[in-house]
Amino acid sequence: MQDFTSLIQQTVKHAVANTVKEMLENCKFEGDHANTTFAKNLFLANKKKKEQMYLVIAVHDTEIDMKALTTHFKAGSGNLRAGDEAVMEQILGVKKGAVNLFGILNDTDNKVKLVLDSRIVAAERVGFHPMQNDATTSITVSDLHKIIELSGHNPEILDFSSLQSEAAPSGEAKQAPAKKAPQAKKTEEKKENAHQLGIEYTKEQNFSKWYQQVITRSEMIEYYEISGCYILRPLSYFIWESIQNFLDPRFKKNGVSNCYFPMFVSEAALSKEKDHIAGFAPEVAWVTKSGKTNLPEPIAIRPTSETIMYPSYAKWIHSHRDLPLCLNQWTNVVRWEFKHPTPFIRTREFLWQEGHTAHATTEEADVMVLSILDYYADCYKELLAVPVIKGRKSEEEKFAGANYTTTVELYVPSNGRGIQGATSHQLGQNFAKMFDVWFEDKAGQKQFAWQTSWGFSTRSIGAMIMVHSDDKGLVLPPRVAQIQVVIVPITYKDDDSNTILAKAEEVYNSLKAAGVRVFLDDRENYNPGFKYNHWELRGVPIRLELGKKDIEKGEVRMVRRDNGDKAQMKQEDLASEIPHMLNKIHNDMYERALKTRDEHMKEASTWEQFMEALNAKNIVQTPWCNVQECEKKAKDKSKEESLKIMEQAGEEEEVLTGSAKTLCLPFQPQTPLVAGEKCFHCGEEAKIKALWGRSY
Ligand code: 87F
Repeated sequence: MQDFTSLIQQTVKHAVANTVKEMLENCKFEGDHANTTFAKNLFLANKKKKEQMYLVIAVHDTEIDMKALTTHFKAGSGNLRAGDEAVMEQILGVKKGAVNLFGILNDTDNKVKLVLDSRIVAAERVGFHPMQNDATTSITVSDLHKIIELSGHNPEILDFSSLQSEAAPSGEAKQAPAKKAPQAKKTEEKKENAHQLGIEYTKEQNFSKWYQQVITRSEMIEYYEISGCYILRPLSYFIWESIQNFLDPRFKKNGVSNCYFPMFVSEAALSKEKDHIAGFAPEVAWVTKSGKTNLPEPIAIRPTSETIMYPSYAKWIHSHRDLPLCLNQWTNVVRWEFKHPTPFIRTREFLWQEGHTAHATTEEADVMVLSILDYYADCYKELLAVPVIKGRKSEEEKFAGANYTTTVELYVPSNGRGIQGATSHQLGQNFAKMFDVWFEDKAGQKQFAWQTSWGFSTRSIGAMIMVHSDDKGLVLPPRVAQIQVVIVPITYKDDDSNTILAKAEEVYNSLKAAGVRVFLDDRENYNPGFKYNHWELRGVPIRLELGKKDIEKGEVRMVRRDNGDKAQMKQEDLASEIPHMLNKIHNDMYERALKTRDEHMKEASTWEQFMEALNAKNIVQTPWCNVQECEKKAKDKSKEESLKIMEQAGEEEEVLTGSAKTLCLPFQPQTPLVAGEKCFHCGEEAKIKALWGRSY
């Protein structure tokens, strides 16, 4: 038996706990250890190939779908199930009811594969039984990694929530016909079923599962084997291209040129600006090997490019005539986050543009920061039909390397959370001093340059989906829809289908000529109802139905995806009317989202009003003292109070989890600050109006 006692931090003795439930009831940690996350530990084995064994360490309330896990590990022939107790005792040295992480130290022959829940890795501390189940030990996640390293195991980190959709067969099986069919037909039926899969969860009742199904079943996202990384399929990549086509010309008009810097950065360059990087260091991913050979120095993959670009800025800038230097790049970046990943919203690799400019004066830099923020706000409004609130970040929430950070913030009604949409920073001379970016001014004096940096990422696509989509699937704003109009000819056996199809093609050609992105769904093997569902799931803004009666009257039936409205339209008017209708849909979507957002932006002047509004899924504007310490305390207090309510309300109230923070100090508050108003939290004199919320 190995000695691991030196790593133990706080151990609580308690009544024997044979289940996780009993562990939660019997064990209470105190002080620093109060935030311990309790783990459930499962020893599993393949029913047929018994030598395939797994130790799964998951957060106590993580749902583990054994079928999906079986598929994930390609256990195939035999399902995974609880492993043999005698074998477990022999290999891990633990008895039933006391399975725990420490047992892995006894598996010196590496017979057991270690599987870690990604939520465990994201926790601060984790509680395990120290080999016997009348006690629980709390260790930090960093010690958890040390123990695993000591054991010589290479754990697989798994996002159990995404496992279900990775294991699509189980979902399909539910819908598959019970009757047995001949082999060839069976394959065809399975395909058909895969298409028919609609959204099984409602946005209101299970937001995260709803989101997951919307993005996968609409074919926006495919899950990938590496946790936190996702495949952007053409439907979502088209939106990214639309964003590029919107922002890029605006940047250029404002004097910004595109360029490309390498994605690798040396440790020396990365850590040159220590203050700003310190907090982010755990998220930096490193390349350490080529083939089997260690590199002489590990090389980091860019999480952002300040440290990559600014050494060149120092080389290129000498005189005031070299300024402003305004560069942008469209790239991927990697941030190895351990918080629960959410496609588009929090991913380990994402796409963005990052702009970096250098100016001769702080005023010029201010102007740049704000004009970029306007482009970001316009992009949300004009392209994604999402309303945003422009503002400045508080000291606590700003980018540490910046003098100030401006932001566009948006609101997700279903869970009441705020999302940071994009940021634009005034960096002052902070980076210039670190990287020696200086110039001679007109008077021949050495001056450090004034810099800005700003970024807009694929997170915006997730935000847009969360705001607009519904229980039938995606709802795409017309300007980012790859297909804006789908034509569905309605042909029945006794109809003259050739006439209908010919008309449909005519309509198709006239819309195409009018610049509309139109698709004619003339597939013969699907009925109209199937096609309606198919295109609704994929968010196509307008459906045109074309049947015998419509043709006789020279009309088509138009159905809007955003609100379900139906209308008859004259065929000859389509080419001129549809572009207007697409604009109308865009505006209606924006106005609806704005109305909902405004209804959920409350004002509070006391802590009680604040918490009440917050817990009713609102974002809240308050008079605030603008002191960093006050924000920190308010954050902690809101977290504590949320936990209490959670305990009373039961687990399913996921909406209430988490602390509140300032989203921004809005440039245009709902109502201006009145002289003499007090801070809603600490009672000191209020200096500003702040917008608070739980956020992503
Ligand atoms: C993660 C790891 C390392 C954010 C990080 O907002 C460094 C960082 O510097 C880091 N996550 N940041 C801040 C990025 C600031 C800034 N960079 C240019 C932007 C927009 C684009």
